[in-house]
Amino acid sequence: MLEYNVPGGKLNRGLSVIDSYRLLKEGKELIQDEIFLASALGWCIEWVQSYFLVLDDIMDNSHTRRGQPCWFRIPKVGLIAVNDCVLLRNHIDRILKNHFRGKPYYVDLLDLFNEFQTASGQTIDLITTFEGEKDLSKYSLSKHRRIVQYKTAYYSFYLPVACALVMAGENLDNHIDVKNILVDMGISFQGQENYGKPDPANIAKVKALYSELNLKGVFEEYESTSYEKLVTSIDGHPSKAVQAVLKSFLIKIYKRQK
Ligand code: DMA
Ligand code: MG
Ligand code: MG
Ligand code: MG
Repeated sequence: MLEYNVPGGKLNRGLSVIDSYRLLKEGKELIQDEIFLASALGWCIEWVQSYFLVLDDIMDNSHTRRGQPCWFRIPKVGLIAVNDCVLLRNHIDRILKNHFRGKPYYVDLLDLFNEFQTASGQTIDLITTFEGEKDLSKYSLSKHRRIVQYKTAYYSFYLPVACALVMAGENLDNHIDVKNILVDMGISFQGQENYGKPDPANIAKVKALYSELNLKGVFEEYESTSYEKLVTSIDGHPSKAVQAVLKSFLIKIYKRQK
């Protein structure tokens, strides 16, 4: 269960604990123990992620995750996956206890991992966009921001840096600005969409949006209005010869296929 669900992602969140810690140490060589502890915290975040994703896939009725069937789709697993999530969540406290119990910042770490921001974000998400319900009127821009702020920004952006800060002996109360910046970063990161990505699936989604917005119709409308405007200006020119030159250009560009 652990092998299937924990390591298969990009590990960006986990690795950024070590990267952030290294930066906080301003180039000082890290000792083996520091690398180990930062890695342990990195893995805790990966555990958090897998815990939320296994549950999310059940609630979203999803089919695949990270290129393989969702854990609960495995016939022998099914809704036993719910109990696996309890195990995944308990592991985090075990890792923290095993490696950080004696540290002065142990309680701070427990607090960070016990924050219920992500679960709150999932709640707003799930009750706003109920599957199969086509009514998206509740899904305003401000609601969208609130959903991604809670469900993703906290654990993906703030949590890794907060872990590194705590390990470096910092008091998080003095770093509210860091939290705000990272949460804002998390919100805009969620705003990235399919646009500009070469994968045929991304392209198909962008094209579907174009067709939904009738961009072709909007363009045709623009093309014919601008054509008429140009014809009017050309007709206003005193020289018939110049008019002919201009019109020969217009014909070349208007409704060109290439
Ligand atoms: C995933 O959210 C869950 C969390 C807690 C980030 P999602 O259902 O919007 O995304 P995905 O497409 O990965 O299932
Ligand atoms: Mg999902
Ligand atoms: Mg979801
Ligand atoms: Mg996703």
